[in-house]
Amino acid sequence: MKLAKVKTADGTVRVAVVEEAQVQLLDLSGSNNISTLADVLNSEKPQELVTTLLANAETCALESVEFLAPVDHQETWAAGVTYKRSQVARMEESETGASHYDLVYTADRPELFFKATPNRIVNPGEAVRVRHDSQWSVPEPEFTLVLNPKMEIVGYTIGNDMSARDIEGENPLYLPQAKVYRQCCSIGPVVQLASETLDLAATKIDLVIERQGKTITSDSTNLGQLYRKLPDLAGWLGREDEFPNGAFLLTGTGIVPDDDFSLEDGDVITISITGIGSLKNPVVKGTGPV
Ligand code: DO4
Ligand code: MG
Repeated sequence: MKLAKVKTADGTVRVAVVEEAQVQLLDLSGSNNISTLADVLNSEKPQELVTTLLANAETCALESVEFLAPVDHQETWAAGVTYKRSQVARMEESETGASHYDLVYTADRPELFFKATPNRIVNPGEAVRVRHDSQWSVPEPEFTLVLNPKMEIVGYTIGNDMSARDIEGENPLYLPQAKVYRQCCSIGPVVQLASETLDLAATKIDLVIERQGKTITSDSTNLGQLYRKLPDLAGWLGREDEFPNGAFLLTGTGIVPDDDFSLEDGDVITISITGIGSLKNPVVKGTGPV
């Protein structure tokens, strides 16, 4: 079952179940303490709750709604160097930090970093940003966990961990500036409820980047290449911390474009993941300090 946060033609924000060509707008008015998508996801049994709510849902054509990022008040975090491809790329981009990336790939404790507050996350279709002070920036297409406050995996979605490779490569201590800035992350468009066991190797992640209507780079990986176990990543995030609203956790990138590639203003990024769908965002390049 796929859930989304959508804006209808009259401008109202609703929680919806997404089907093939239509969406079912849920009526949450009669549900105690349930008014947002996060409330649904953080409820005791999201699938059962939604199945009950579907009885009074309003059917609407898919094209008549606008998809918003499926985020309410949750923090968004990310894991790093969880695929061999990412370990190799980080070691190449950083003269001084290579051994850190080498060691963290196999260490018991994963690299986890804060990625975004809700205001830094753009909706599907909206522009993600390349910092004006970066000349080497890439998207990072990442399978993303939706976690409830108990750090249980309640769903999956698509995340783009926009990254300034030159800033991070200059000094690993610059990581927060390479990763966290306005429009640095896109999430969505839907949350696939985590009711069935995932076939990791069959869960493909595809990246396509278009420039002036033509594909300029594309690549694929699959979750079978992820070095870490998904529940372990969630467990490490919850260790000695609290997430009263739940959290989103991007699980790292297994796709890194060639070293001579950097995003440009107007590029269009599409990330697709088996069983979830596609997340598409244009790119805007900052022109100077704001
Ligand atoms: O260590 C830097 C960040 C790594 C990352 O974001 C990734 O591997 O996806
Ligand atoms: Mg990443």
